[in-house]
Amino acid sequence: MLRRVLGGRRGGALPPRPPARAAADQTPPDLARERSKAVTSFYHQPAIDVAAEKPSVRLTPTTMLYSGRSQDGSHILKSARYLQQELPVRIAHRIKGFRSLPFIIGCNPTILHVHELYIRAFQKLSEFPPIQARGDEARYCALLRQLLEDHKDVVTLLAEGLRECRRHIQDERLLRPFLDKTLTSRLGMRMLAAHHLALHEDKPDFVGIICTRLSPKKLIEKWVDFARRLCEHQYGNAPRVRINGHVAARFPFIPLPLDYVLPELLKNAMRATMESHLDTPYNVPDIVVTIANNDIDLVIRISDRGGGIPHELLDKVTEYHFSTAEASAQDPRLGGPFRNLLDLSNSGQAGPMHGFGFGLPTSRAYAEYLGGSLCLQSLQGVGTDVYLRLRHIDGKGESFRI
Ligand code: W6P
Repeated sequence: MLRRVLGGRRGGALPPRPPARAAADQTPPDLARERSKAVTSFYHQPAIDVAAEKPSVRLTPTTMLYSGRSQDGSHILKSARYLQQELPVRIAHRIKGFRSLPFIIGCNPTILHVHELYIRAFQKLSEFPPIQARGDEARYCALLRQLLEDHKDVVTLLAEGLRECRRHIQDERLLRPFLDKTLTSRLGMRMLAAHHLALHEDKPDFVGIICTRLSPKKLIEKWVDFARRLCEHQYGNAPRVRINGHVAARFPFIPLPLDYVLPELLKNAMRATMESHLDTPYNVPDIVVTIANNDIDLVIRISDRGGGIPHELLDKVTEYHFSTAEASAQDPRLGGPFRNLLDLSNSGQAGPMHGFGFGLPTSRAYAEYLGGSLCLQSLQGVGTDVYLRLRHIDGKGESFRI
């Protein structure tokens, strides 16, 4: 299906949609009609321009924690009204980001599809009537659930879309800010939405998405099991993982970002280990995870003995899609085990054991958004240490905002 951009700066027909979307268009006629009705223009959207002028109001986790409980349930209505005010503003800012993309990228059908998802989300959230009674709030929750579901593949879609047109863009500095901002803003919105939905649940040790006594060791173990299963499936074996340091620590924390970052880092460490021991896959060195908890932050170090990252690639592994950049694909130095690490072109969270596509840069952007950092130290010839730092939500000093 071709769509016209009405009243846009960039008039003319849009490129055909990718096959995946074509299949999705084979929906009942009224649903299809509703869809094509929703987005009449990508560029003429006065309501979006107005919302994009408003500043975003970010919350500290402490605010989310202490406004998360009330006897009469009034906190739920308050939370819903905050979201109703806030989400359209954040989405409008992101739509501006899509509009400012280089023309050749903004026209990519997959990128346009994501742009359109954001416009639709803006419309659905904006046309929702003021939340007054319980019934309104329940309907608002249904909308939030639907949007979380509709947008669940956005990271993968952005990765795919950019892979399709990245060769047209030489300057990394143009895309990195867009991706960092789009992905961290998405994480923030998903955390806020998930928090609101979870306020309805009565899960022990949780207020919304905040765990009041998180054990980093338990969480790490959960993702170690997950990554080892993938690794065993792929390579027939997986390195063992030893956890040391503050293994008994428990404190208030939001596990959600770790649920993205930990599997990424563990998969990379396991993959490097297996690829550098292809001659002895039944006998591979352990991965060591060290937990350090202190007043300011939680530090997780993941040490593998997978041979390390060559000097000349160290800066590149945290670039979005550096593995698909033409120069590196032709780099003769990337022979041997490292070659395989770069080869797999899959990206986003979707692929099992994927290459350096989006996982590392996204993890680093998430850590920085949450007031932390992600640093790689390579012991060339031996292995890699990854340092993940995440600030405490109730720590000394400035907390971050979501
Ligand atoms: C490597 C490359 C890498 C990236 C991220 C995490 C761990 C590792 N190990 O060799």
